[in-house]
Amino acid sequence: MSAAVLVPLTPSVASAHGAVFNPVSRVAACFAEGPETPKSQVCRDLVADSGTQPLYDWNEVNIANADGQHRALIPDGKLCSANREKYRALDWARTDWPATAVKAGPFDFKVRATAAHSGTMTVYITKQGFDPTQPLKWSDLDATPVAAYATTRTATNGFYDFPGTLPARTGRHVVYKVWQRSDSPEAFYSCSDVTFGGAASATAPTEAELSAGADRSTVSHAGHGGDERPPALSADALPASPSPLPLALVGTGALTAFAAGGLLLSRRRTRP
Ligand SMILES: [Cu+2]
Repeated sequence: MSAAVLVPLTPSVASAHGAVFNPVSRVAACFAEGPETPKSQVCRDLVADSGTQPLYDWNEVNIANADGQHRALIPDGKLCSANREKYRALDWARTDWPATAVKAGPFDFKVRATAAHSGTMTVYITKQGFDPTQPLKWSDLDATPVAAYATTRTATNGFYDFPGTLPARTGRHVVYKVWQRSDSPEAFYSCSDVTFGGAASATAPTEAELSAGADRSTVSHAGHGGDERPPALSADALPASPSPLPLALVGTGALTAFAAGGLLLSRRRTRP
């Protein structure tokens, strides 16, 4: 078996998780427009920049070894991609991302989970005065979450529904979700664009659209392994050279970390 054969296999071990469907996340909104023929300019530009794969993999956007260290692992300006090169277009500071119309008060958050995990879903919103033409920074997020929800290993009809409360805002804002698993160090991230007082322009994918795109996905759409904390994530267990061949030998934990671009971060973080 050659390294050239192994490389394409790397993404296939990434596990599938889900995406925020209300308010619709950027990746989910562009997927819903159709990866091959997106309608909005921003989604067309995303495909021109990064191809269609980020959209078919709408349920990924993860860091395999996050372990709660979100702010250390994700620099300002890279929040929406979770610092993943694959998803870099999601970081674009543009005002034409498909948006969900919202208002202050109770809000019914919906996350479509293709795999359910125990953990905590924490949702933030940008502070009043946020400028959507500037890269999203951690300090743009209001410290008080608009929702927090303990997820379990089961999701009702593939959805986590949970209540939250949106504060008073005007204009465009970003809703940022962090889903930290408790049964593994893995975490998932997303940006959803919302407009207070503006017109809705985003729609969530339908189940038919999800099914139709599933065979183009490089991440699993079913329950998957990795529910246990992977043993190969410590720096000592990782090979010195991140070539695909030795990585394949140390198990899916290291492969997933490699796929997430988290290899170097993992080493740096575990150094005293
Ligand atoms: Cu998952």
